[in-house]
Amino acid sequence: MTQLLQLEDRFQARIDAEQKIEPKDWMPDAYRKTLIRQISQHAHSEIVGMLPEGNWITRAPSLRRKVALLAKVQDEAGHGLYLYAAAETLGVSRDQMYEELHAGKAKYSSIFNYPTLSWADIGAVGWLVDGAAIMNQVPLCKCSFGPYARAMVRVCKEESFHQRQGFEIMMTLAHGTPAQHKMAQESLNRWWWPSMMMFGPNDDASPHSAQSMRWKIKRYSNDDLRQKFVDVMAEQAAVLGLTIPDPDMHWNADRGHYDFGTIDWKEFDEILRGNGPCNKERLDARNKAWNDGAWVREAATAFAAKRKSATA
Ligand code: FAQ
Repeated sequence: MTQLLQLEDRFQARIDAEQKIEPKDWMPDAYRKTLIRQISQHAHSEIVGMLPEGNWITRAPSLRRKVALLAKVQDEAGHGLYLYAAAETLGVSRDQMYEELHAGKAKYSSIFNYPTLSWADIGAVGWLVDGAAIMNQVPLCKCSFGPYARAMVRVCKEESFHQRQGFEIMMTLAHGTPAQHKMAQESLNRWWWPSMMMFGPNDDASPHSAQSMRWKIKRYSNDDLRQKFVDVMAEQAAVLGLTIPDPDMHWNADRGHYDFGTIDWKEFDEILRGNGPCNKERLDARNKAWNDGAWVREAATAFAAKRKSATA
């Protein structure tokens, strides 16, 4: 018992001294579990997040837009793979993570259970969803766990390209014809509140935040990041000439921040329970992709086995 306490103290001292924890280092079980939970949920989000945008690749309005969207969706696949690899260093297998996703047991970001109904939604996803993702993920580049922190550096570089791609689509539409402006505003109306939910529950309702911050996995609380997001987006919406659908949003000079309205947490809870507009569709699509790919996995395994026996 004393020995365990000593190990835990030494571990926390390393974290406090900003040293990175690497996979072979001693770590408390709860730290390992927290990271496996967060990194695997993050990986699943990247992979499921390809679906709403993939829906528009064949309908992009120009070759330039199609190329940029294709590159973005491929980047998300890459992010998922870096993250699955980072989680594997903690002792969980990729098959185990996939199984939990396909069985509907694993969480992924609530945002990807909403449909992309118009081309402007692709702009709104890039601008708002990638905007929220960057706000949350830049601090993760300084996460105490080395493999996660290093994966996030690359991910964040690509996410900033994604956000610009979205903002540029919104800029074109918002300053285009009245019909295009209307499309952009409708997308902002639909994506604003779901994007605000991406940061997770309020701090007083977030069971994991306090410990994750002590371990320097998270550097900012959910509410602090949400506030940063609001402050940036309020200014960007003004540049676009669009209105954020929140009558309570006002600049508060005393706080030096924008005030904003209350999130509908019932909607968030329903999505987490699997009852969002696209939860079923997303899981069905992932399961179909997994089942359709069985022959590829079989062929790859057979080839690897043959090569091994040939070189033995
Ligand atoms: N959706 O105590 P907390 C992207 C869950 S990637 C669903 O606050 P924590 C790129 C949470 O898991 C977007 N579940 O938890 C892209 C926990 O459940 P559990 C994903 C949520 O971990 C763009 C429970 O609620 N980003 O967008 C959500 O300390 C465009 C209690 O919550 C990441 O994953 C939610 N929104 O903080 C791709 C970033 N929020 O496990 C394609 C890394 C909370 O106890 C296209 N993750 N929950 O059953 C994080 O920073 C954290 O895990 C938080 C949650 C902040 C998400």
